[in-house]
Amino acid sequence: MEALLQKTMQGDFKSISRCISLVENEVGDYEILLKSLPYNENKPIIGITGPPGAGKSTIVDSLIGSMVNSGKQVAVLCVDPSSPFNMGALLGDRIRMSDWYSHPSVFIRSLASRGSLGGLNHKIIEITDLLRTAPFDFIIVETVGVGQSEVEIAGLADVTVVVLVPESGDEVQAMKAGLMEIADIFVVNKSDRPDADLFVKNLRTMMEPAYGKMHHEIPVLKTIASQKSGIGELFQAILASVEKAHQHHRKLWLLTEKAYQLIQYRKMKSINRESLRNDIEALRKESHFNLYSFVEGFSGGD
Ligand SMILES: Nc1nc2c(ncn2[C@@H]2O[C@H](COP(=O)(O)OP(=O)(O)OP(=O)(O)O)[C@@H](O)[C@H]2O)c(=O)[nH]1
Ligand SMILES: [Mg+2]
Repeated sequence: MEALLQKTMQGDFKSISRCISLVENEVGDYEILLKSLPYNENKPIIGITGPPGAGKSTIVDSLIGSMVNSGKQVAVLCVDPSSPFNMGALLGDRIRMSDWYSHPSVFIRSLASRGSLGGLNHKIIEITDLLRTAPFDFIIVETVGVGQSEVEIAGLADVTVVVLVPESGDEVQAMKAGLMEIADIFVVNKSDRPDADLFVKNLRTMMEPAYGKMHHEIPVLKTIASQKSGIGELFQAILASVEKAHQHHRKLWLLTEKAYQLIQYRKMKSINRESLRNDIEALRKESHFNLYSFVEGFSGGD
């Protein structure tokens, strides 16, 4: 285990993959592995989220280009809500990021989010912490923003990029405040489409009233990812945002969020519906059943 961690820290992709698999499947001494990770909070995690098909993977693909061209090493995690646990990489992501799959400076891995609490794979906290020990300069996490997972990514990433398209008006209306809370940067992708400028204008107008309270503005950037247009500006905005995220209170908030999620997972791990059902079934037969006494007396979890 120690040798494996050593090689992971040196950036050996095979060892990194093995570590991730151990953690993902809760195999062997994975908890010992996690507990021996060196504390390292200065490796930025960049969350890329947004509605399905907004162009997140295309953006990530170009962004990797900007990073690699400036001599950086990058790790990318794609969280796919639909693929079964452990199926490995998504075919779509594989095709779109195919240029990078064999590049020595780029590590790409897909994870399924099925089975997690709320959407985003809880393991992603552990896996990004593993990746932080390897010599990557940036860790990018792509998640499909469907409700809850957008909020969860904000608790994981140092910088959260919310990708929208000119047709995202309804989505923006629906979660206005929520979006502003999590986004460090807005990207309006597919700006080659009509009404992109109008959408950008509306987005800015909508956020204006909140700026006074927030003491800063959220950048809104236009991209055409399929033509690699606007990606350089996005990279610069991410770098600026990373700088800001190094402020102490953000780090403390992130650590608290992560601790909360991991504790929640641990507490719930030993509780499953099947055994609850069996317990309730038995109790219901025996005596006067009270749901609240049952819940209070329930000693599962720890
Ligand atoms: N017109 C146009 N199409 C784009 C642009 N960026 C991406 N696309 C296309 O949009 C489609 C979806 O792109 P993806 O990058 O897979 O989007 P995604 O957000 O990662 O999708 P999911 O991961 O499935 O949610 C692809 O066919 C892209 O080629 C753009 O700027 N303009
Ligand atoms: Mg994608």
